[in-house]
Amino acid sequence: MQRRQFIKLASTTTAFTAVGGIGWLLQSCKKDKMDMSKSISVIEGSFDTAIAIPAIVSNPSLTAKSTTASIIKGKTSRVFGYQDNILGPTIKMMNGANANINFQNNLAEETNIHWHGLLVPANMDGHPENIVQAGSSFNFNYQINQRAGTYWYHPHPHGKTSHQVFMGLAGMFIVNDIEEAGLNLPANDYEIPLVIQDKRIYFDYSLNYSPTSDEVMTGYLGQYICVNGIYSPYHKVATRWYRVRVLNGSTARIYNLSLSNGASYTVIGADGGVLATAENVNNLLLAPGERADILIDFSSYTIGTEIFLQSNSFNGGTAQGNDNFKIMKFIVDRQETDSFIAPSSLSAIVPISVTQSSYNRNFDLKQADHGGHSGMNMAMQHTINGKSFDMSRIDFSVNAGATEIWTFDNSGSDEIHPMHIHGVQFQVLDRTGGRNTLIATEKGWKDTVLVMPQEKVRVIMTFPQNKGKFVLHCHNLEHEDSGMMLNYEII
Ligand SMILES: [Cu+2]
Repeated sequence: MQRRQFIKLASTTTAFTAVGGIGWLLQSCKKDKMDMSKSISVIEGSFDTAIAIPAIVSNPSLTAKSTTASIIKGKTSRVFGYQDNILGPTIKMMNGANANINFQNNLAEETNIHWHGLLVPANMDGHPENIVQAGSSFNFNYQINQRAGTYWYHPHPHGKTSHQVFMGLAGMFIVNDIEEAGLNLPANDYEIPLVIQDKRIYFDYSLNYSPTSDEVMTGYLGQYICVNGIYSPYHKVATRWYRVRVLNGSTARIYNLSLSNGASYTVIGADGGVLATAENVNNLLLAPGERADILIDFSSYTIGTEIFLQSNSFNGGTAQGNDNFKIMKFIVDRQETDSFIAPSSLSAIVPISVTQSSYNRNFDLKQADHGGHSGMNMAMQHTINGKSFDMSRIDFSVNAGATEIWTFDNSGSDEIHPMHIHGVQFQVLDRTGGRNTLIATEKGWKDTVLVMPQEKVRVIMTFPQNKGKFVLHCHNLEHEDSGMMLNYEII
């Protein structure tokens, strides 16, 4: 943390004025490993660190390990990574290719890898039952069999997912195909992956994952907004179009993405690839686990223009959404011309008809009673249909090839639940209550959908032939780890 930010923070604490002096506070904080702040307001930095772009690889060997990274400029933090740094490389492969990824677990605890959004066999999906013990390895081997899109990978051991993702285990997994290549979207230096995550960090720069029971309910938020593992970064861009793939890899924080100058940008894709038609927006909610594929046009700006990607306030119930904050800075630093014209028509997406559905299921997302008024010391439990996750219990089965409609019912709840289904990509039919509408990213293929307080969201999907056990769960990772997950089996 830089001195200027520290002073800004310290001046808000009574300790600073009562006892007097930064030196004292620094010392005492080092000793106690005191948290930076009791409130979780975002601390904006000075956007003076160049963004890191993860290496692009196909079929890497991945090793989960404890390592170090410079999240805050000039400082070192102990983190987890799939490389000698926080996060992992960007895996990029063609549809139809064979993924053959050796995974070594060099952590001191169990982990595994879930390929979020990929349609892989059940025994390759990183089900919490399929664990790679500390010191062990596993070969992930599956054929990529789906359309181009921005997918990602992260651990999925039950009760440990949130901590491990927070510590830095995550990476993007981009699938390409011929159809998408035909769109000639901005590529190479003009295609930027952004993994947005919030971190809570102690005064000694160690990461602080220690949710209270209240934070297990509301979600654990950090004050330091990081992009690709770097706090408060900038990126230099040319006067042309850019494709930006955004992944919300946070455990609980939602971002309402907008540009600081109020300019619109173009949403071209969601979790499961490009949309049917591009949509211009001024802001876009992105919940944990979700991805947005967007185009930004920098062509009309003069050299030296600075534009921030920021998060605007939004109605997030009691849990979050009150603050506006900057995420990263784009600096327009050079003149370039391109002939790119954003296509309005992107892909043929055939809506699945509700008449194809052979079964409707309802998922009640109300939280379990957690001990009434003296609940602070009670174990917090999140449930789906009143049930907490049981590794060995199959909660229901679906037929391979069958089409079903699932309703996520969050009416009567004040919590936020981004719901994720493994093993399938779905379409969002409708949302009733709350926002009462679908946003741009919800008009394409999805694997994660945000269900705000008071909302009911219906999704429709046809299950693939990958038979076996998969999970569905809340991608607020604190909720997931506290039981908000069910098993389903494709038979
Ligand atoms: Cu949840």
